[in-house]
Amino acid sequence: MALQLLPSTLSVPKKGSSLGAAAKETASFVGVSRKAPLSLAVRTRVATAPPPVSTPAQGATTSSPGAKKTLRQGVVVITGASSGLGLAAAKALSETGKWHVVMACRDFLKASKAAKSAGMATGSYTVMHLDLASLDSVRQFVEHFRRTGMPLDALVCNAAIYRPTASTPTFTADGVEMSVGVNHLGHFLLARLLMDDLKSSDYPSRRLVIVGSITGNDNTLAGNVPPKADLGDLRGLAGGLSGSSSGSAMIDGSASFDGAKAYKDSKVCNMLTMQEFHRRYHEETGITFASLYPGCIATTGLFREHVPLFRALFPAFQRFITKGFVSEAESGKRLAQVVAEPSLTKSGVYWSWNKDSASFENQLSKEASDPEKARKVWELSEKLVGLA
Ligand code: LMG
Ligand code: NDP
Ligand code: PMR
Repeated sequence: MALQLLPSTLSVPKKGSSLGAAAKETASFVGVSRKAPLSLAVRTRVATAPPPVSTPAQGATTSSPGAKKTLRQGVVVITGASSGLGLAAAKALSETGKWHVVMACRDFLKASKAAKSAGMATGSYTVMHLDLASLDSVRQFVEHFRRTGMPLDALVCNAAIYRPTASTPTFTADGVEMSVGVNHLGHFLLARLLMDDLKSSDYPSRRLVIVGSITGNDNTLAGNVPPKADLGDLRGLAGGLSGSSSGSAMIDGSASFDGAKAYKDSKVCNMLTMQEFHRRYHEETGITFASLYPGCIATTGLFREHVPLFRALFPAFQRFITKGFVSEAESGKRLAQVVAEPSLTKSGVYWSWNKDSASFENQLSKEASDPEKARKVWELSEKLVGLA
């Protein structure tokens, strides 16, 4: 399959450049096949840059004599931006004009069509190929992103799969159980590799957001719906989630596979990883690390593999009975806040929203906030993705 990168127009922010100062901007167009060396197939064209965004100036700004200081457009990478929460957040951020969104998606065509039908303005986004079910693809994405010359100001680890009815595991290209492989390990490698890029950004508030969920938190009613998340002593993760005769496909090492539990376990890993990033990097880098529960977006593609009756009833159940329902558009605004809202710079926080859609710092469950478990998940994950 061809790896592709396609700016929706040719105007994207360049690393170290200031859109405020530049009337014209250069952008890269990279189209490479998996086998082609990366040095091939880079073409450069010139296009008119979007106007600078006027915001209170604090770094990453330019000023011309007599003019107000301007903040350059931020660049945010969002994984899984081809549908649901990721698409809605991409749209919300691009609509502000303050953000250029890199949509990191496994299905290039689907993502391009989704952006267009969501009404995202040409020039406000770039679609790039990323398949989190392959660590090679993650590494290639990072190389391709760097080749665009864009800075990285925010990264959102949003993509996920949920296999609620699966009783046998499927595996990533690297032979790891798919739910944890995509939702956690692919993102873990991506975020670790892109830390250097976030560190070198001059944007005033750089952020790494990892989407979590209520269903991984057993301090809530939703988190107590069986099967419950439970990472146990991590023996399955330590064994590589290979599901072979000698190893389990479940993090806790259990012999039988449960797709719903694997998803919830992966969300616990997401929330633990955010906190471990915070402990290891916040003080040194000033980067904000955050997670969130965006609300129950019962209409998204996440439930595509659930039984039809569930898909038919679940939105009404959430809307009228639990009242936890949130529209895709509303959830997108919530995620966009965590990326961009000047007031949400606190690091290490798991954000949630109340009924009036006001954000608050939520409490994670005992397991999802266990620092020792977070450290172990981090160290085992490093081994599995080839960083240790
Ligand atoms: C399991 O599916 C999978 O089998 C398992 O593999 C695993 O994946 C697991 O956690 C994941 O899920 C279970 C799932 C599928 O069933 C449910 O748990 C049902 C949840 C949603 C069903 C909602 C039913 C209620 C519908 C009401 C909607 C009307 C709203 C209008 C009301 C207006 C009022 C003003 O199973 C199914 O899909 C079959 C669903 C059959 C439904 C049977 C009813 C179940 C009882 C639901 C209890 C709800 C309790 C809440 C409290 C209610 C208070 C009134
Ligand atoms: P969707 O299924 O609509 O979106 C998931 C996205 O992830 C899609 O773009 C999908 O791509 C992408 N994706 C799946 N596998 C891969 C892969 N291997 N590589 C790259 N991208 C991949 O679900 P949601 O929008 O609901 O989910 C988004 C996030 O929100 C998830 O992290 C989920 O856990 C979280 N969440 C969702 C809730 C909800 O109620 N829906 C509640 C709480 C949290 P494609 O379009 O190609 O399938
Ligand atoms: Mg849940 C306040 C109650 C509440 C909330 C906010 C959610 C969110 N759910 C709640 C309650 C219940 N759910 C109850 C009482 C039941 C039993 C009938 C129930 C069932 C249920 C199922 C079967 N709920 C589910 C499922 C799923 O398959 C979804 C899931 O676990 O996906 C992993 C799900 C969800 N409920 C939620 C949310 C946000 C989800 C899905 C999204 C996610 O965690 O990513």
